[in-house]
Amino acid sequence: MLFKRNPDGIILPSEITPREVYEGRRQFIARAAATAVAGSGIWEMANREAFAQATAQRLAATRNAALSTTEAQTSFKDASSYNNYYEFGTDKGDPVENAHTLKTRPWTVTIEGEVKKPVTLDIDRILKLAPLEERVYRLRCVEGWSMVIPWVGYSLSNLLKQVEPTGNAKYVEFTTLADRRQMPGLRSPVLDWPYVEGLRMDEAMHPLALLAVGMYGQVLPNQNGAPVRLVVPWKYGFKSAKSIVRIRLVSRQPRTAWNDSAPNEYGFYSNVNPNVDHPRWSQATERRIGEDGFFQRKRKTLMFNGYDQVASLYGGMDLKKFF
Ligand SMILES: Nc1nc2c(c(=O)[nH]1)N[C@H]1C(S)=C(S)[C@@H](COP(=O)(O)O)O[C@H]1N2
Ligand SMILES: [Mo]
Repeated sequence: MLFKRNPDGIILPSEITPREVYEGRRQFIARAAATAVAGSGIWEMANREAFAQATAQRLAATRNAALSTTEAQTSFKDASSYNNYYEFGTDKGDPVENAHTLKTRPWTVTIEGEVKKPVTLDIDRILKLAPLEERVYRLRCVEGWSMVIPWVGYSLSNLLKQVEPTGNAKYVEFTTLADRRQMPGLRSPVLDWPYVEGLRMDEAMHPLALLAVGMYGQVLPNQNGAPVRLVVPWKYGFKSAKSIVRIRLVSRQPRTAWNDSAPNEYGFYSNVNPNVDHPRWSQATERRIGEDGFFQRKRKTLMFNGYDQVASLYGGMDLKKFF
């Protein structure tokens, strides 16, 4: 049983090298054996994550150096065990513990609305739609922490161009899975489910806006938003919707889950901005996950999370008003 594949992890056989092969069989067996002797509680949780990593399927991707930061990467362990994914609970450790119930195959994404060619795409089609790139992005959570993650995916624009947006397409709405049978967090009314996010059309078409299917060279762990999610690195992390099932191009600014829950705290734009504080805390600095400790230095948060190339999207806009 130990060597059984993650049943959700079947990607394109040609593009996959089992970790067992590239890591060396002996190390793989040692890792799996360590998992086997694991007990319960916190050990079980940590080892479920380790086992998931050991059995995850590789995704071949070419590094996009121009769009990647060379900063030290957050460890896979931190990136996959300190998560916000409220459908699986509100504590940072809940998603890694609970998201194994998420069924990521079969999976389709429907793209509709102000488009000439609405379509429902299977996840296998999505994986092949454009060459997979590795992009190392900073992700800044609105709560004041950040990570550096090597994502695998391609620009969202590749997907949107497929459906031929009409002239009325001004915004894009992203709806994510909300299934009570798979997602224990839906029992809590902490948000008005489903989790919905949105971007302006020009933001969605910006090359930096990433449709991610993997991270650290392998398919996305469930808790990171498998099988397909958004990563919008110049905006606070909550804009990067996980486990997307529907994309709708619309003429009006869509409602979003976080804006609905607290409009004075979470604006539609939510660009990372050290000069606009959250009503309950400063956004001037951030804590880089993995650097925690007594002598941890606080990092200065950068405008647009350091992604200055998006500044032209907001020319003439008062970013204090449109926060
Ligand atoms: N569907 C859904 N997507 C979501 C969230 C969520 O609760 N549900 N949390 C968001 C928040 S607040 C952050 S910071 C990022 C975290 O992504 P990560 O866990 O991959 O680092 O996911 C975002 N996407
Ligand atoms: Mo977040």
